[in-house]
Amino acid sequence: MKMSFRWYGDADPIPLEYIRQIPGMRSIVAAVYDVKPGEVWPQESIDALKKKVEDAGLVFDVVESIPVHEDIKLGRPTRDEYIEVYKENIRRVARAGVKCICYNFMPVFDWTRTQLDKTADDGSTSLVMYMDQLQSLDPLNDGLSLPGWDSSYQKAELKRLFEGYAEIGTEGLWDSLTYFLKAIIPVAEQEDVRMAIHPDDPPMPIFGLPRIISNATDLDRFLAIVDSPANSLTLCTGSLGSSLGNDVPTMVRKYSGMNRIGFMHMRNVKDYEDGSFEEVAHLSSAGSLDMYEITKALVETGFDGYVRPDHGRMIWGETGKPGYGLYDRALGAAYLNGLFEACEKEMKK
Ligand code: DNO
Repeated sequence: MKMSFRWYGDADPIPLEYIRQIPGMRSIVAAVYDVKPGEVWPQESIDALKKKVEDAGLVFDVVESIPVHEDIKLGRPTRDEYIEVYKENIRRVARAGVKCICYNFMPVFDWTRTQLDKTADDGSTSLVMYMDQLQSLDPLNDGLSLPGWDSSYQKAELKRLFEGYAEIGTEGLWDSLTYFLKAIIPVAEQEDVRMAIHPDDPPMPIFGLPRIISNATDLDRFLAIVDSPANSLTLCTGSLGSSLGNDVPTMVRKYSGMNRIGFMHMRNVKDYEDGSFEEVAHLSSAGSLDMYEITKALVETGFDGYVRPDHGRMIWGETGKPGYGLYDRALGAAYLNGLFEACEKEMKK
């Protein structure tokens, strides 16, 4: 397992030097942030990022994300140009030593929450999604924006995108994903990079838009499209785990056993019967997921990919990007390192 930490570049209030001080920290997960989806990443920017990370004593070998242009997801005629750009970006980051690329295939919006600073009993704040709040949101009319979203869309463009997805539907989105994978996975193979798709967060259709990477049936179908280790998963325990129907430890054991997990996003959530959930501390006892069973499944299947402590709460007065503060993610890394050490030693007995 290679422990990693997401960093948002120079705009991130957390210095790389602090990240390096987290025990056992190895890799930085980052991206070139000042390019739009569908544009080529300047090699100088990639190399500068690599240098910065290496100067801080860390390794730059995971990219999150190279975003997929909506025209690719919609299967529009322009997709071929964007796919060429995507391939070029794979080659460029590979040249800089990147081994794993996280991306997603969620229409229009990345992860969705209804509140980013819900205060818990202990005074910490975290991201939550409450179904009753979700029902009252209308992204087409509310001017709604979340940190994971591309906020550059104008209302008319957003409307066109919604219409496009209504037209192609779920099967159309699968067709687009198939076309995309068949084009890019051979390049990833050549470049010795693992593409690692991030599941839908939350794992269900949102605002009437289709979502197709939400459960084991979807993941099986996804992996069968191109049966190669380069076509792998970012198994996000919190995303998949926010649906009570997903048995996360079993999924981890299965897909890691098949050597199809490139990247683990590890965090815990507290789930409610109506589909609502709250992000909580990483500890098993804090939420609905058994993080020990998840780690054990990884260790017992010989997982050697990347792990990052995903979203933390905001604690100790820290301010910053919701989900991406230093303190709670560092606590998460320490906890996960403990679980891995215990499971690894148990295995060797
Ligand atoms: C949320 C993240 C996601 C992820 C993308 C990958 O915090 O895990 O935004 O980076 O879905 O493309």
